[in-house]
Amino acid sequence: MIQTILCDLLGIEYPIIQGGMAWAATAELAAAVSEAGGLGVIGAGAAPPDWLKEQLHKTRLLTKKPFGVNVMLRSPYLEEIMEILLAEPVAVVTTGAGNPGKYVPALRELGTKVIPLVSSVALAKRLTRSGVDAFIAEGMESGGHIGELTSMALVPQVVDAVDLPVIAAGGIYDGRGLVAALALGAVGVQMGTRFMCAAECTIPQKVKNFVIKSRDRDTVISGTSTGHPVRALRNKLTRKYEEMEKNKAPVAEIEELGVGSLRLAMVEGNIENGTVMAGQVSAMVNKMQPAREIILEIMGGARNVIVRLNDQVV
Ligand code: TUI
Repeated sequence: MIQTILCDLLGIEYPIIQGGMAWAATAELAAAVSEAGGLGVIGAGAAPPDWLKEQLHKTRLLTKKPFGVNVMLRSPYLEEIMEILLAEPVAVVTTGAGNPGKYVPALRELGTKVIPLVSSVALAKRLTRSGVDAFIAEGMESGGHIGELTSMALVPQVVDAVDLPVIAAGGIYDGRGLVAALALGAVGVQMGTRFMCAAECTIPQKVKNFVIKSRDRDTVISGTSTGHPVRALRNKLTRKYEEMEKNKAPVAEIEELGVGSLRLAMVEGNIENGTVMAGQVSAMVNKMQPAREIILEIMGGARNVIVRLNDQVV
């Protein structure tokens, strides 16, 4: 049994948080992960408020255990999304793609734990003053919107810079990754890509198969020139990005390519013209598994790693 302060903080059994992947982390997946003893998270992304309301109601029917919502701070519906989370509070709110500072007091007032994703030490330090509960330090191995540092470099730097619990994300797939994160000083992990091929994940089978057949160098970073780099599986759309960036196309034109493209992949199943956001561990995902099996496999694997490491201590 591996228990950390994250388990006590969130009221969960295992120190594993499921990534709040926009359009991919729906009620079914979040509820399955929470039921299995991790923390399931609904990804609000850029979805309209009614979508989130429906997902919240569905999740509450499927589990009585704690779950979270990831708020993408660049959502066009940000204010309405926050209003919903104040009217129908959830156990945990994780945030991405911005600074959640001004929303922290109202959420915490209701007992919601607020855990921002950070990709730099500077943002983590700034947010300590807003009264957040913990941080998720996300390395650039992750899928989606990323920073510049790898998890190996970022996690210990955030651990050293703040007095709050740090959860590691980016490049983590199994028990080896979990133990590595703990070794860096983290109290748990967040995994997104690993859960994309969970049986309960509602993304189209075509997208799951694309992840399953991907190899180590199949993710690429697009949009660096716009200031919003995104990691996704290489396809027709990322080649278009590459071409436009090489030709120094105007930022607005490059950004236009991305509009609606995540939904196109994750809901419509268009793996050529959509953005199939996935992390570098995509190559390790090679089959479909129920969320419970994923979590138990990670925990069993971590235990074996610790036993093996312990044998090496003389
Ligand atoms: O947020 C993510 N990953 C994401 S969000 C997303 S959906 C999206 N849609 C349209 C445009 C952009 C994204 C897909 N994947 N990860 C957490 C994360 N947050 N990584 C990096 C950051 C971040 C970046 C800049 C957080 C804060 C920040 O600046 C804050 C500030 O104001 O200083």
